[in-house]
Amino acid sequence: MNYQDILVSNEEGIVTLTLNRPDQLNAVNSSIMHSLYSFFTEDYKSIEGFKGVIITGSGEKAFAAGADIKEFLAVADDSIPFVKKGHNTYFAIENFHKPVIAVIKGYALGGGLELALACHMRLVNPKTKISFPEVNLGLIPGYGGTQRMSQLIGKARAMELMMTTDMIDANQAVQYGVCNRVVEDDEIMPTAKKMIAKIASKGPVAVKHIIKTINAAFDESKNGFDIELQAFADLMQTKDFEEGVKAFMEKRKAHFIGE
Ligand code: CO8
Repeated sequence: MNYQDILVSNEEGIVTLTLNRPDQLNAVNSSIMHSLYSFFTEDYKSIEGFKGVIITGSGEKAFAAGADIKEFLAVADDSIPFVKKGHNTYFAIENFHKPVIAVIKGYALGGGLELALACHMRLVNPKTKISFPEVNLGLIPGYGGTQRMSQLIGKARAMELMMTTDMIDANQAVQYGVCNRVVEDDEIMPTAKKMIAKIASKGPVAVKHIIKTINAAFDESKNGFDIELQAFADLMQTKDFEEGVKAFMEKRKAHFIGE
């Protein structure tokens, strides 16, 4: 994995992807998008003992201050494939079979906020500020933000945020339900790692189905109840289910093998 503008580290199967353009406030450019796409669709497969992913930004000022505005003019006449790549990348994150947590320090704006919204959970530091500034550029959030933010916080608040471009702070982001919790700077990465390690101790096939069934609740083309029913039936045929019940009976910790 040799990426441009993204740093990759692996600590006991917990992979941290750090957007690494601090002088440009980690604005999401084509090479970041391409690296994320490669990681979430293919490259993760080579990681041994893989538990989950943290996405964060380099430096103290920003998670990501948007998509890279400096690339916009060049794609204006053929924007659909460009934006579609962003959609496909963020879908790959949203539907990823292991937990993906965004660790946000500072600004998460526009396409950067949309990246965080595609993650399964979001931790923010006290300095976090989020907003959708796109209408200032005569645009709209184009990487799924109109949809995911409305699902998270409801129509009225999403309309207000996107039309006014008002910034909200960390506490308000949690109160609105955009983010899971506010964590102090020195605790935020350890907290994300602890969350992933905890999830990794549970049944991996069950965790995969949790992601799939919860996502189905936000997909109008799917019947989430049917998907839940089938997932439940499939899980009852797994070795992990057998082991989980056996471990309960024997009053010991379960050892799941992910089958
Ligand atoms: N794109 C490119 N460069 C950026 C971006 C960005 N989104 N944000 C900041 N930068 C750059 C600045 O240009 C500056 O670079 P340089 O030193 O080379 O001039 C550097 O980062 C530092 O920024 P500032 O000097 O502006 O830092 P300040 O602390 O003064 O201000 C702000 C911080 C308020 C965050 C300010 O940088 C800002 O307003 N940034 C733009 C925020 C924004 O509008 N984001 C939304 C972009 S649109 C979007 O994300 C659409 C998503 C859908 C994509 C569809 C694809 C076609």
